[in-house]
Amino acid sequence: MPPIARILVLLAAGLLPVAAAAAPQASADAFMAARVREEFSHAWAGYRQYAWGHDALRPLSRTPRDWYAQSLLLTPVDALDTLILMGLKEEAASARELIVARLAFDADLEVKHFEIVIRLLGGLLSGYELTRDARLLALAQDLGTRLLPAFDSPTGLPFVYVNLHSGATRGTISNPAEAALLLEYGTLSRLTGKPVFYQRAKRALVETYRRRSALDLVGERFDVVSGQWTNPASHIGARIDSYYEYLWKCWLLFHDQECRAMWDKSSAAARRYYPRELGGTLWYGQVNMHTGRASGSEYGALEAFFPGLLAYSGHVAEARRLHAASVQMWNVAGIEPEAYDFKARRITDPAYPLRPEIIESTWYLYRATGDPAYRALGRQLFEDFVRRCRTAAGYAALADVTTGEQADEMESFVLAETFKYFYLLFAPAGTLDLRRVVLNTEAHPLRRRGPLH
Ligand code: DMJ
Repeated sequence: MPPIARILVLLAAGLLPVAAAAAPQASADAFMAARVREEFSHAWAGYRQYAWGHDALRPLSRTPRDWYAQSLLLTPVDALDTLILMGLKEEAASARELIVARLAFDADLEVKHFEIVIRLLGGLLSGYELTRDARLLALAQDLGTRLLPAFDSPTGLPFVYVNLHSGATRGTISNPAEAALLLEYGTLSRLTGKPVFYQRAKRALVETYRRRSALDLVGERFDVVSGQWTNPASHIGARIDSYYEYLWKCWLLFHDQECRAMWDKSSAAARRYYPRELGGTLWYGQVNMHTGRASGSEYGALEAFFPGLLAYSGHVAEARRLHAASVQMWNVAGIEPEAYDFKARRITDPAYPLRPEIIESTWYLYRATGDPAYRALGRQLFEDFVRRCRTAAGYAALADVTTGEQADEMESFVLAETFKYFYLLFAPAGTLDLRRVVLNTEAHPLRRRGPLH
């Protein structure tokens, strides 16, 4: 038997002393980190070759894609801190030079406030904190100032769209996730010394919380002018997800006691009303925010972030169980669908847009428990991801996880989040120290510096 096979047999049988077992494990992890870095480089090279200077790459047609009439460099800004964390120095330097040379915000563009804050503002702020390049902070301040009119509604809840040149706003039906942007605006206040960013974003967060039901639950949509709920569905999925995330993380980043109190009440309600036990598996479903009664049994790729948040906030046993549901969903088709009805055991939305959330949770769970099973799971997820989504020019979303048909899309979050979480799972613990940073919802690390005031 070759020596490596012999080691594996002994390991599986638990017959190797721990120190001897640790060495091959460490090199297996280093191998995986290098493999993830190589695949990330492949996706970045595709962007460089076919979409340089644009928002994103279309990985099948090998053509660029822009969100608006003018590129806002979404992919390079979103990818910059991943390039730095992975030690890809030349690529990081060229991305940074592209950003400072070409990115300009005085443009007649009506942009999606939430997406631009989490991807661009978050990416510029983390890029600045990692490089100390003052040009990145100047861009962040200019962008934040142009986005601020979004909060000029009668309630302080942000409009959906804002024009970067005129400040004109549009879109009154919004949601809790899109009103929770305190990590980015608060960091901008900290770095510029201008409290207005923190104040406006904090007000929006508090105004959302203030509208919670008697059960301490929020709904899925509200009108930012009247302040009324327009959809009372309550859950951890799209349109509510990062509201929960930011309540916890704003406490960590700014030591804001009010955020801590809002998180304590809201997370207790979530853990009380969303859980649904089915055949020994713990799922989280949809309920009515006023009655707490079940109104749906869908779980999906976005929901898969919540086990990570539970683990991060100390609820490890529940996190482990809910994460097992995410893995069950992934295994139905060998990669996760966008939505799955756990009661009917049926995929209800078969797309896979290369989302990161299940990997994010695997990493938080690994950090919280040190259980090697999470790294083993990460290997399986990564191999499925590569096998199903890799293309000659990058990584492609799946139009349908059941047929394997690919779609001509590679969202910028693939480089900001999906690859970053895979990498962090296998990289040495010191690669990113959660005692020093908090990750925004797009996985941009923001420095923890204690209370703001
Ligand atoms: C990202 O842009 C963010 O993580 C957001 O909070 C939710 N969706 C995508 C990734 O799936």
